[in-house]
Amino acid sequence: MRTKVAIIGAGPAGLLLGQLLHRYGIDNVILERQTPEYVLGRIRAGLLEEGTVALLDEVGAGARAHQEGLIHHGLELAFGGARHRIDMYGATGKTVMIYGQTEVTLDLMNARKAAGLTSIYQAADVKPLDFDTDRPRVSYVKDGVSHEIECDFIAGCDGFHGVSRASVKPSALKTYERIYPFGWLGILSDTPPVSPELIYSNHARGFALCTMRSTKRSRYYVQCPLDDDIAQWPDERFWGELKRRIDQKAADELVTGPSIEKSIAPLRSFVAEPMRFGRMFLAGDASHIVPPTGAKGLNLAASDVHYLSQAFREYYDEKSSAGIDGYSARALARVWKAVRFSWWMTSMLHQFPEQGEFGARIQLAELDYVVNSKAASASLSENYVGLPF
Ligand code: FAS
Ligand code: PHB
Repeated sequence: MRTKVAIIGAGPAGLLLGQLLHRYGIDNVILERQTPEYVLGRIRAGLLEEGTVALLDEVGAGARAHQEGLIHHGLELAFGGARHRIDMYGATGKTVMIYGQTEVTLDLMNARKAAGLTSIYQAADVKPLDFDTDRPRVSYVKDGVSHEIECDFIAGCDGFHGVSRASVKPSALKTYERIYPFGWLGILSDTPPVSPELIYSNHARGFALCTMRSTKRSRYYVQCPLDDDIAQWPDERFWGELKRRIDQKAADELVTGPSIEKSIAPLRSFVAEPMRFGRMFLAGDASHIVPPTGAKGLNLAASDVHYLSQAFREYYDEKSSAGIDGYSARALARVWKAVRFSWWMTSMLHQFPEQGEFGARIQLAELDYVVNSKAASASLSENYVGLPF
């Protein structure tokens, strides 16, 4: 088989790239090691920046998001027993949309199927090969039979544990990492959200986040020790702990119910540079990871593939390599600003074992400054709604 761009990974990055390339008339194939059901079963991000929604619209996959997504103009920071609203729309003229990554992935899968594009699921042993030559290829095994795809370019959209970045010789990569000494225990429940907007709570017992998927389905997170196991968190314990970490009004109004999903995710900041290796380009979690505190992971995957699809369009339409030569620097400029913001939000809101009383007071001073300074609140807002692509 031959194609112009071989995409490894059918998560949001790979699927959105595939649809953008299709829109520009650039033939592409997606190789995914899991089944579609497995990919859709992963409960992850829940918040889209306007730029991400615009890309879904550009590829004709945004209709359901506009019908079902919840538009938010602000968020609340809770500390010292009180909640403080950040008017993001007032500061930036922009909003964010609550619309789960699962739904984004489904919409993109359906768009790809409707376009009759080739997606190979349960592709085993996928290998990007000869990407440091002008004849790259990708090998894989399907139902026990070995196959090879010849291509012009490879897009590594295979997430943090994928094969693309792992195929680059270590001497060609520079990585930056910070691993946080805690995780997020998240649950989904078919209960009405405790508040119409998100509540990020700094509490001596640990961070908590009240978010949602719809007006009938809530998502909550509490900071937990890295070595905790789900078995230690029966629903009753989760709800009790969440109530202790949010303000009294929210605790009194919280509607609890059986969890329909429960998982613990580790938190890390990670960036691998560069994002291009000859004819292979990395995008999304394959290249960078942010703690979910800033709701940036999925949205960074979107801006990466926006830049990458533009670069490929320039290459094929204008016979120019300027875009592909500039992709890594252009994408990393936005990635690092989101890494900084996600690190800052995580540092301000979580309990760190080594922070001590001084560190706790610095956090409260930072929160007090943010909610009482127009400039500081505007800075949080413009980062949260998404810096320009
Ligand atoms: P993904 O990891 O989504 O997709 C990569 C795909 O590549 C997967 O389908 C995988 O099966 C496939 N793949 C891997 N190796 C392969 C191989 N060798 N061959 C073929 N295919 C291969 N972000 C937020 O903004 N907010 C959140 O609350 C949030 N919560 C998260 C919770 C968890 C547990 C995790 C892991 C991430 C979370 N994220 C969150 C970040 C997440 O949303 C990512 O940013 C987003 O999935 C990035 O999309 P992709 O880059 O497509 O990577
Ligand atoms: C979510 O809805 O899952 C979500 C929202 C905002 C975040 C993290 C997770 O910062």
